[in-house]
Amino acid sequence: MTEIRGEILQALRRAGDRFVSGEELGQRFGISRTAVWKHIQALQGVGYPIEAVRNRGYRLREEGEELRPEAIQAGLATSVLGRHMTVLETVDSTNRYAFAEAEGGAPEGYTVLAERQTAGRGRRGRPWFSPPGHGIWMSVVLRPTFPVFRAPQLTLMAAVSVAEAIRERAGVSVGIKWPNDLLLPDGRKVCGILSEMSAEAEEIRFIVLGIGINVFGREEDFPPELRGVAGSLAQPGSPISRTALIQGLLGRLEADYRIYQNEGFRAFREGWERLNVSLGRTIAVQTQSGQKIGWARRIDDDGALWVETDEGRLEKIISAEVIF
Ligand code: BT5
Repeated sequence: MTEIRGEILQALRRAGDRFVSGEELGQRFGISRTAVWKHIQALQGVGYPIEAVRNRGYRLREEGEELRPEAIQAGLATSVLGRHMTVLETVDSTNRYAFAEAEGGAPEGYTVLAERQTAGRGRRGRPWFSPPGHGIWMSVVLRPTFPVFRAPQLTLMAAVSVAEAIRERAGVSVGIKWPNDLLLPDGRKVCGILSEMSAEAEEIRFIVLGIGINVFGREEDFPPELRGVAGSLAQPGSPISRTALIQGLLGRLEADYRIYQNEGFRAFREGWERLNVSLGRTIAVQTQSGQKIGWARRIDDDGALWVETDEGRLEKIISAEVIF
């Protein structure tokens, strides 16, 4: 989003229910009314619900709100997750920030959100594109009592929780690509999950569960390398409230995390299978020892992926990139 577009959005947010005229916005930012209109159209194009009424001006509907801890917490049905919360305008990475806070003693459920990340990260040092106001860039601190070997499956559980929260709160059916991607029905990636852990011997000190969801944004708002690959939830005309989605996410995550603590991934396997788009197809699997092509057969109670290779051998994949 260009600087000025962000400022116009901010001005509409501050105006609340009031209409702001194109003239007023033009004067404030030193641009013409036509230029204001172009920025408004661009904002509408990425899914911001802005009403434009002749002779009155522009008004932002509630769903285009900025993130505020009090507003999020007011509608939160959790007892732990999100009860301590920090919302930042800009941060390098919410995962990095939450990790440092957890090292300093932040309690279980502590949640960090940012409007924008300057160094959002994916797995293996890959970048996560996180422009201002376009998404939910969120990290949650967990302090589980289960052993280290059960940590990787927590990401799989989170994929199920997030997919269900997106369906409930945004009305979009997303599919899970093993292990940590959520895809739109047309295959573009809309969400990535990154868990990072601090452990001592066999004991987990804490896990930072990072979730990135593209809410607003058109094809052309993504950098060239992500066009056709990444997508967003909102469509013009069907607004999505990030606040409501975050509330739904934290609610789901807390309930599922409780079940996970007692029963492990076994309890989520069926839900995962129902939502997955990885099984029953030919995939390429990139592991540290090279690339293999095979038929994705099933996942097991530990969340491992079983792939049948061309020679008919079944291989268990615990950690890899899946390409299809
Ligand atoms: C992930 O990694 O998918 C995990 C992303 C986690 C991001 C959240 S945001 C809040 C928290 N704070 C952080 O710093 N991180 C977490 P991975 O599977 O490695 O995928 C990374 C790849 O996804 C990149 O190499 C790109 O190809 C693609 N990508 C980057 N930004 C994207 C975006 N906004 N939407 C869709 N795809 C993207």
